[in-house]
Amino acid sequence: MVKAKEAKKAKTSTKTFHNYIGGEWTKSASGESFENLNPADTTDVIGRFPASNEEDVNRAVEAAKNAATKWRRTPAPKRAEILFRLGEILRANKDRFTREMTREMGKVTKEAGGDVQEAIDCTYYTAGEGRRLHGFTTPAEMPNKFAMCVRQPVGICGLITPFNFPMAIPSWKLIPALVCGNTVVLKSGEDVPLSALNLVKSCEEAGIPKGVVNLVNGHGAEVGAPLVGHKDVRLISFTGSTDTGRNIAEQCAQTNKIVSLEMGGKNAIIVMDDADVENAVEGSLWGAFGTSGQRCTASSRLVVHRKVYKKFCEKLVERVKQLKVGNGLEAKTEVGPVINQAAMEKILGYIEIGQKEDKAKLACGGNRLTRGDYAKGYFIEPTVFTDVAPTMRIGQEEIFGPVTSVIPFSTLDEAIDIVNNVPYGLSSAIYTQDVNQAFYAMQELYTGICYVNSATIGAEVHLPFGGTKATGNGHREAGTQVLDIFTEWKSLYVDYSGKLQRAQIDLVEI
Ligand code: UN1
Repeated sequence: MVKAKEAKKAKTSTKTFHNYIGGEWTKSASGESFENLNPADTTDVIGRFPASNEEDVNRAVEAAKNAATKWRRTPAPKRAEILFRLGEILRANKDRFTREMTREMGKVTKEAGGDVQEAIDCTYYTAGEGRRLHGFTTPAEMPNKFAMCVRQPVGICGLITPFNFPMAIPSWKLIPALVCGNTVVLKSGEDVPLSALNLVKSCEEAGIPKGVVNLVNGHGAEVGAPLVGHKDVRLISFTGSTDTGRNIAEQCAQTNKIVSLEMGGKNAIIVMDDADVENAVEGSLWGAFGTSGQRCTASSRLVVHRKVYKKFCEKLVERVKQLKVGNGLEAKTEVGPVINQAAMEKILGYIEIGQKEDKAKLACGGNRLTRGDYAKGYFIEPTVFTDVAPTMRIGQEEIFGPVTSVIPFSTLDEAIDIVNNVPYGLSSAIYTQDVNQAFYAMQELYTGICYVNSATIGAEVHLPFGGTKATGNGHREAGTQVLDIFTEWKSLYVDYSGKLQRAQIDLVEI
């Protein structure tokens, strides 16, 4: 009885959050909402968020449309000034945003702090573009004629982001979209709505005009799909699974939208026989189990030279067994939970597949943790498979969890083939002391990111981020390259000769 009463009290005191549309914090059109739960302790309800639908999306797009002209005409350096203010606000609130992120997403606070920091870095770096946004001039082929090229905003952008980097990934899309003069509708991962809300609320505090940034909470089918299908949305920028991305691209083709996709990975670290094995083990631990392996860039394959294979595996397994799994809010925790029930089942499913697959050996881990407080969350033991053949499913498919596969090899060319022969091409790494091998690998690895003597994770915001093959569709986020997503080129010709000059026809005699 007392228990029921307590539960009721907890329910009524649950905080309610809203959508942000046209500068107003509003309920969903349907009045429906969903709970945001802590994946480390599902009895901890972070809040109720609007379960939005097409009507909310339409309102948000309308608001973005109404704000578009004024924002586009605001000089880029002025747009950027507001973004610098946003950077200050994010910095001032970093500790709170970090704790709230860990609570809703599960990653340990050090990493959540890194996520918020990445948003801060992205904001400062990209805001600097307000005084660049470089175009170019080039000579015209006629006398007394001027040729130049400028960037123009694309219009209304729909941004769809995943759970694993709850603030960094929205910022990678939002900040460049804004500095380039676009207005946006953001739909963040439904498991992590608070971090996106913190970012958007900070935009409001920074003074970004009403309607320029809109936030619609909810699920893919109810919010993502109408956003992708909306005729007034010019661009969709999506980070998530390859299957969803492919589907979005097909939908976008119907309305000729620009579409930028950042999807799966099956990243690998090569460990050569001359590598500093201790360092390679530390890198592998961080790359494979950081964020509980829930990174597109996770080191889910460790491709190890036979000469150091035994030593590497022993050291790795010894270290993995020591990793402290737990609630990310506790200082001693090294590996947090995975995001939700479905993710946990998928990961455990892959562990089962790995155990059934020929030859692969489960060297450590392999189970859900259920003792004591673990039972309240989605905890999986850090898991290592050794003797994995490159063609096995666990060696080919994205698992997105704390599971890595060790694959032996004999020559560098063989290792490079193993790394390249997967559907994805996001990140790769090589540990070696030999500069020739390092450069050869940098040349041959067909991935968008490649590390030498470091794991596959940890991209910095001023370099392009993205991958080849099923990882993307040719675009790059971050760096200055992201500007090519959020602007369209306009070629301008000015003829000041005072007469008709026909290109390609009125050839200048020399
Ligand atoms: C992702 O996993 O989608 O490079 C992004 C990294 C991070 C970003 C990862 N800075 O691992």
